[in-house]
Amino acid sequence: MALSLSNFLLPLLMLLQHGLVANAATVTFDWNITWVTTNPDGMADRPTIGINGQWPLPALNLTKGDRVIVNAYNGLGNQSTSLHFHGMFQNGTNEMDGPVGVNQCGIPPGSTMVYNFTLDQSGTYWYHSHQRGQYPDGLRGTLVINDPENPYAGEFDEEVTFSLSDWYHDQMPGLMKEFISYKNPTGAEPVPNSALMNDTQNFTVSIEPGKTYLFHVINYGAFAGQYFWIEDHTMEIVEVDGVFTEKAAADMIYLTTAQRVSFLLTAKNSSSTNFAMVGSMDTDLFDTIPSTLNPNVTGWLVYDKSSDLPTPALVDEFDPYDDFNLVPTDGMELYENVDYQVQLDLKMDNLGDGANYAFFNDVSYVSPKVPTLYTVMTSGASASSVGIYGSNTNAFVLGKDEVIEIVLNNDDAGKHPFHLHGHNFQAVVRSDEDAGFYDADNHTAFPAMPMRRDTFMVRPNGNFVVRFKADNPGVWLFHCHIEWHMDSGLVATMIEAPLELQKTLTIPQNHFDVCKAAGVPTTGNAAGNTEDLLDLSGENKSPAPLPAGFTARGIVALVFSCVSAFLGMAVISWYGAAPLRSKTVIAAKRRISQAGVVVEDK
Ligand SMILES: *[C@@H]1O[C@H](CO)[C@@H](O)[C@H](O)[C@H]1NC(C)=O
Ligand SMILES: *[C@@H]1O[C@H](CO)[C@@H](O)[C@H](O)[C@H]1NC(C)=O
Ligand SMILES: *[C@@H]1O[C@H](CO)[C@@H](O)[C@H](O)[C@H]1NC(C)=O
Ligand SMILES: *[C@@H]1O[C@H](CO)[C@@H](O)[C@H](O)[C@H]1NC(C)=O
Ligand SMILES: *[C@@H]1O[C@H](CO)[C@@H](O)[C@H](O)[C@H]1NC(C)=O
Ligand SMILES: *[C@@H]1O[C@H](CO)[C@@H](O)[C@H](O)[C@H]1NC(C)=O
Ligand SMILES: *[C@@H]1O[C@H](CO)[C@@H](O)[C@H](O)[C@H]1NC(C)=O
Ligand SMILES: *[C@@H]1O[C@H](CO)[C@@H](O)[C@H](O)[C@H]1NC(C)=O
Ligand SMILES: *[C@@H]1O[C@H](CO)[C@@H](O)[C@H](O)[C@H]1NC(C)=O
Ligand SMILES: *[C@@H]1O[C@H](CO)[C@@H](O)[C@H](O)[C@H]1NC(C)=O
Ligand SMILES: [Cu+2]
Repeated sequence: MALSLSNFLLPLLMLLQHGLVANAATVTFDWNITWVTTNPDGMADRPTIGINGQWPLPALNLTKGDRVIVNAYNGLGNQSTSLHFHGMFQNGTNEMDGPVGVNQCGIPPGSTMVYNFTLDQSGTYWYHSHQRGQYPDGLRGTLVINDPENPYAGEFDEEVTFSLSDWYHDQMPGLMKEFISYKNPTGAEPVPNSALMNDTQNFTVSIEPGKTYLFHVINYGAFAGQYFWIEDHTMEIVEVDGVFTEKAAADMIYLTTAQRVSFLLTAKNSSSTNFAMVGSMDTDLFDTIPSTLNPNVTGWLVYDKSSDLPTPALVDEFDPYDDFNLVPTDGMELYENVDYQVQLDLKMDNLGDGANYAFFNDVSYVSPKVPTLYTVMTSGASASSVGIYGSNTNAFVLGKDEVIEIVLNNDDAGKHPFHLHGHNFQAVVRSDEDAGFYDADNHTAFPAMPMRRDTFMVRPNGNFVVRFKADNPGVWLFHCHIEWHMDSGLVATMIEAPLELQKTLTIPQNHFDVCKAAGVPTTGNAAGNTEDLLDLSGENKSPAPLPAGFTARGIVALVFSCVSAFLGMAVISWYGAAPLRSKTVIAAKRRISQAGVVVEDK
């Protein structure tokens, strides 16, 4: 009796331990999200967000058609959380998309949110927290969805999945405070401490001669794009961001944060040597390059365990394959006729608190009081009025089945990888660096069958144009996937077919329970007003703009003066004597007091 009971219990316990109970096509994960201590680059122990006491996080390898249920318990104790399955269209399940303040409330410590959706796509994805600034602290993992009918099924023997990422030794809440601060008026982003390959360094992949492999590579870093290459091997790209493409041979690829690629790799027929593969962070993104930083991470294809792991050769020039040239295997043609154009002009600038923010069309995103999806669901016919969604959410209401064109003009000297939730999009134009704003009368020819993906980079001071069909009713974010920029406001909200959504969507009770535990309202407009939906009084707003005449130079002076405020006030008179306009100086004084630093009046 006892024996048969343990025979029954042991496998069950083992299943529970792995947090996974497979049941026909429903895959259930019981995840306890807690702090663990890790040291993936061998340089510093740090608290990291793990699942069921483990980190790296579970590598999900599922099958198209599966229903996924994740019971996400927040065991962090001191932070809210959420999960977003990046690249999933969540068609019919918009409430499962994950962004806090948009599709759900943050899951407070001690609460559980049930994510329940089906996998209707295949290819390479990932999952991560969509709570402000959180995923770089560890809450991100890979997700591969197999499709027995994928166009390359049968062309490979084995699959290999791994991540690339950047890594910080300090935790995000503190870094974020330093980043969005009057002490950092130029908006210099914190520079990562190292690069990781599959959340480690010195990563190895065993290779058998003669076999063909399907590699899935995911950049789930916070900030840095990475160049990636494998010495003496060609990568045949066959999929990006879940879109299968005609084969494209590449010696080097570039993955921005959040982008994914699959490629076929044909092993040598025989080899007694091993080969380095290198991820190299794009240091163009960094304002400063600390002398101690190694931007590279090396792994190896191991043909022969007894042979050395060679040091990679230095590369003189980064010349990655241009993803704009890819062609989807499904042959989907260009959407020729645009119904609605969304123009987003990107800039970085300072607001009245002296900190640097990111803007679309002069608006820096701030989360509304009521998650936007709940505003849609509780506003009746007013859901079509963009005015109810708040003045800081960059909201756009899209009509059902309209062809939407997003024109992104980058008035900033940095590269930015933009991600659209709920869709992938056709990449119609991507200008060179310094091309300025998009000119509809003067652009490169549109591809007949454009590349599609869900994350696409705009070049410094350049532009891009993407198109998609609004055939997925829901509230979908469009944002820069550099976590620093997302949190300093580089976000827009696409409210797609809201009246249709009201008819087809039911929000599960679990969502309301989570909001109640979090103390977040679930009815009314962006400000939580339920009477007059156009009355936004009390809404969340970004800091006020700088007073007119306040110059960037003034901000630098402000920083000096803040330092001096601590040291005993001498610099105000110093910069008063410097050739700055007096208006600037006065503004700077006021800013100092607003920033909470006591200033003695001279
Ligand atoms: C989650 O993990 C923590 C730390 O191991 C443990 O104290 C807690 O009881 C767990 N909670 C649940 C619901 O599993
Ligand atoms: C990787 O290998 C190098 C060289 O042997 C070593 O210095 C480094 O500590 C290793 N890194 C990790 C994270 O194990
Ligand atoms: C939350 O708790 C973790 C683990 O104890 C700690 O390292 C971290 O600094 C805390 N974070 C915040 C924001 O309090
Ligand atoms: C998941 O969603 C399906 C379809 O709505 C529903 O039938 C099922 O009960 C849900 N499962 C859980 C655990 O919520
Ligand atoms: C994922 O699972 C499939 C079987 O469904 C297997 O063939 C494949 O090798 C697995 N992929 C990885 C990366 O483990
Ligand atoms: C990468 O890491 C994940 C998570 O630890 C692991 O499951 C997977 O096997 C690793 N990939 C390879 C190719 O070793
Ligand atoms: C390996 O050998 C096969 C059969 O001789 C040949 O067709 C193939 O081209 C060789 N592959 C490589 C990478 O040399
Ligand atoms: C990283 O790799 C690049 C390309 O090979 C090389 O130029 C650079 O010197 C390397 N940096 C370090 C610190 O090894
Ligand atoms: C068209 O654009 C190209 C590339 O940006 C530029 O060199 C050229 O001057 C433009 N032509 C006109 C007529 O504006
Ligand atoms: C969502 O589902 C509808 C109905 O099946 C379909 O017409 C539409 O193309 C789908 N949209 C996306 C983005 O998957
Ligand atoms: Cu950005």
